Amino acid sequence: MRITAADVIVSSPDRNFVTLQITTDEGITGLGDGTLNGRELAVASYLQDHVVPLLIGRDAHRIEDAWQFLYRSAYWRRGPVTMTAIAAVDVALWDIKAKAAGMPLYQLLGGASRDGIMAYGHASGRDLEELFDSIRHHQEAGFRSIRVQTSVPGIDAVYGVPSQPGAGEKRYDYEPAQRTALPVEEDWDTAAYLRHIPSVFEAVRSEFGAEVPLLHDGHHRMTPIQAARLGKSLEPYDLFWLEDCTPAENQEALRLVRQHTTTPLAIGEVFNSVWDYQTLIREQLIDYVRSSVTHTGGISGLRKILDFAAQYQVKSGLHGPTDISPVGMAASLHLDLAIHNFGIQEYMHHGSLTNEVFRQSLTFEDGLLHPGEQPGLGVEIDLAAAAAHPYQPAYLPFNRLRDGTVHDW
Ligand code: EZ4
Ligand code: CO
Repeated sequence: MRITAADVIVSSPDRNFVTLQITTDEGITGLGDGTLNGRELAVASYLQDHVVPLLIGRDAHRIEDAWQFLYRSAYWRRGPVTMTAIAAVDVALWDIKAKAAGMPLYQLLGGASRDGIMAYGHASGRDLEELFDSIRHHQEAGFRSIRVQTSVPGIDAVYGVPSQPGAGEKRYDYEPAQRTALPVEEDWDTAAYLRHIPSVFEAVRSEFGAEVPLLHDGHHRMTPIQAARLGKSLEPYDLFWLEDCTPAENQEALRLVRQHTTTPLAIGEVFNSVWDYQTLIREQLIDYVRSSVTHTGGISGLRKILDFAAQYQVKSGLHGPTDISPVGMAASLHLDLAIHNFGIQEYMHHGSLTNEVFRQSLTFEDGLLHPGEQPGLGVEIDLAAAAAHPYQPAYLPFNRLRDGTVHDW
C-alpha cells in the first residue's frame, strides 16, 4: 500500500490545530495530530516543506521504518517541532494500518488491558467558593479524579484559573493560548503561592472527603528546594500527583525533591523523547510520565518511553489539554487502553466548533474514557468545516515577577 498524498490542514475552530492527512493508493486515509501550541506554523512548514516530499511513494505499512527514517535522516535530532512532525506521520500511518486491518487501533497495540480509561478533569476557582462549585460541576459531569488550581492572594492572573468564568461548556476551562497579536502577561510570586496552596487542599479535603483523587500542576515555577517544601506540606492531603514542580529540562532537580517528599511526582508535558526521561526513570525520581503522543514522535515514540518506564514501576499520565487535537487524544486513548502501566489520563472536553471539524468516536461514561470500536483511530475530519476556520495567530501567556523579571510560565 503506497502513500499517494499527504495534506497539511491548519484549522482554528475553537483554537489552532495542525492535522496531517495521508492518502494511499488503496483509498485508505489516515489522520495525525501535529499541533504544537503557540508554534503551530513551524510544524506545518516542517511537514509541508520537508516531510511530505519524503512520504510520497513510501509503503504505508512500514511505520517503524518511516519513524526511524524521519528521526535519523533529519540529522538534527529531537526537539518539539521535529518530534511533533514525526508524530503526525506516525499516528496517520497507525490509523491507516488499523483501518486496513478492520480493527480499532488498540487491538494492534496488544488489545485492551482494561475496560476503560480513568480520566481527570480541571477544577479551578478564584476563591474557595468558586473552586468548590467547579469541583462539584466536574463531579456531576462524571469526573472521579480532579485537578485543583486556584488563585493566590496578591496575584492577579495565574496559570490554570480563568479570570472570568464563562457560561456553558467553557465555564471552568482555562485555555491558556489566546488568539491575540501578543502573548498575555500573567503574574507570579512563589512565596505567596507556597503560603497559600496547603490551605486550599486542606479545605478541599474537608469538604470533599479523603477518597477523591486530587492532582495539582505547579507548572515549572519552583526551585528544587521550594518544590520539596511544597511536596512535604501537601503530604497530609494525599495528592494523586504534584505535576511539573520544577522546570522540566533539569532532570537532576527531581533528585532533591524526591529525597524530601512522598508526594507522587509527575513531569514531562514539554518533553519529546525517551532521552528527556533517562535519569528520571532509571533513578525512579518520578511516578508518572506526562507526555502526549503528539509531542513525542507519536505512538511509536511514546510507546518506547512507556515500555522503559514500566520496568521501573513508573506509570502513564498522558497530557490531554485541548491543544491536543481530537486526533491526538484518540491516539492517546488507544495507547492508554493497551499498555499495562496505565496511571490516569488528562481530559478536557473540546469545544463545539472543534467537534464539528473532527468527528470523534470516544465515549466518557462513569468517569471512564474509551476510544470506541471503529476501525483505526475513530476520528474523521470534515475538510469543509476545517476550511471554514482558518489559522489565527495565538500565543501562550508568559510570567513576570512583581519587579518585572520574566519567570518560568
Ligand atoms: O500549559 O497544554 O497540564 N496541563 C498543562 C497545560 C499546558 C498547555 C500548554 O500548551 O499544563 O495547560
Ligand atoms: Co501541566
